[in-house]
Amino acid sequence: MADNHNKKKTAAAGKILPAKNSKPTAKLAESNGDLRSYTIRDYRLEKPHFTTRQVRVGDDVHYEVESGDFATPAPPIRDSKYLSREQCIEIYRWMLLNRRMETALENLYKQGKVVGGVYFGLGQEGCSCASAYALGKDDWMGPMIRNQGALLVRGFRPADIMMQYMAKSGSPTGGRDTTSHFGDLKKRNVVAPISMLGDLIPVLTGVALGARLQGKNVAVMTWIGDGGQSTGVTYEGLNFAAVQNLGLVLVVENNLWAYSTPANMQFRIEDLAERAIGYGIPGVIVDGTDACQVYDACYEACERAHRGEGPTLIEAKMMRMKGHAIHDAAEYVPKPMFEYWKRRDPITRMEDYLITKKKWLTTEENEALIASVEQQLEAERELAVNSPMPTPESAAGGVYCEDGCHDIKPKYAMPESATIGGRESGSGPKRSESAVHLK
Ligand SMILES: Cc1ncc(C[n+]2csc(CCOP(=O)(O)OP(=O)(O)O)c2C)c(N)n1
Ligand SMILES: [Mg+2]
Repeated sequence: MADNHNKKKTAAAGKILPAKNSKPTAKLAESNGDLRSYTIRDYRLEKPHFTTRQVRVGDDVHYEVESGDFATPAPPIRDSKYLSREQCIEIYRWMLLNRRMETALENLYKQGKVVGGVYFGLGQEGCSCASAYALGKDDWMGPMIRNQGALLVRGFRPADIMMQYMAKSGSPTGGRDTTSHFGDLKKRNVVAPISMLGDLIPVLTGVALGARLQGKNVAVMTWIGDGGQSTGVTYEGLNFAAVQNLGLVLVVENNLWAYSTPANMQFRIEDLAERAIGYGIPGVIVDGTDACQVYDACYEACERAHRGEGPTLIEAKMMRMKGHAIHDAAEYVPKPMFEYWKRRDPITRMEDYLITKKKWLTTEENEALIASVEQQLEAERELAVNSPMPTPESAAGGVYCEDGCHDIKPKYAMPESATIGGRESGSGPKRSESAVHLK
């Protein structure tokens, strides 16, 4: 069926289309003027390729995977163009805190203390922490369920996240919602996750537009999965950011699975970063298990956003090392994939980089750092577990609109002029037809 589909497309468009599993047309740099070439920056030091096939035997459906070589050792971490020794160690500490906090959450769940499920970013800590680390103070982010590391980097305490999962009164939502459904519009510039995949993209783009109307170009970062990027709203939000030159930094976390759907049953192209070509914006590929690569790509995208030059699409390739959430044992994932990516553990690789390659940490300093993370987590876990549940009387608080609860104050300045597409379009109310249409 897939082959027929391909044939039909080739005939209809009358253009050269890539054969199955070949590199997309966009990569063919030809002198022939009929063919175009585009540039996609690829930071990776290795380019793994997996093909996952669905196999049906009677009623049983399972997946088999093919790859060049599952035994290939992990490449080294790529030196960052921007990060200092201290910053690399700081990111490494955030990654450790992210991982160990999720282990603590798993234990709290098993003790029956969590209300609802638990989501994990195992194997994705490098991406989550290093990307958020690239944001400036005035920038914004809208995390998804696997970005608990980004929440830590942005200033939430592990205790906040643990209390949220346990629906405690001291949690960011005061026990009104659980998991990662919280943000902080006042201090930390964090928009709460939206469950409908892709919807954060136009919302964050709107934040950038709002800041621009107040005279400031900010970077607004959000993340979307290999599954979620297929939604229509992803296209709409990113396209709007592109035509308006708004500073969206979209990190596509390609972790090879969307629930139990393998990536190559979700899209046909090899690299999702190539979707950037269709929006007319830069597309970048990074190894999502290499925090230095992730940081460099995100830092450059944020700088571009601050200059008012528009969005960047960054594809971070990695692997979801657990099931979708705690209820999912991920039995459908072929074991060799786990073994391959286990050797690409972002924390082990960073640890090795800091101790062996750069000699920026001694073994003793590393042990002390791990001990300090454990100590911090234990104190925060105690605090979270012993904090009270909300009182029954407080249940209706914040549910109904109270006086002033919808007042939105400009964050950067009073909007003086409408700026369209990164260009000043004069001050005062807009009367031209195009300005009316914008409203
Ligand atoms: C529009 C929409 N469709 C379906 C869902 C249900 N859903 C929640 S998570 C998920 C899988 C997401 O996979 P992916 O985007 O690859 O992210 P990952 O979980 O791998 O990080 C689905 C289908 C949803 N929340 N929103
Ligand atoms: Mg996924």
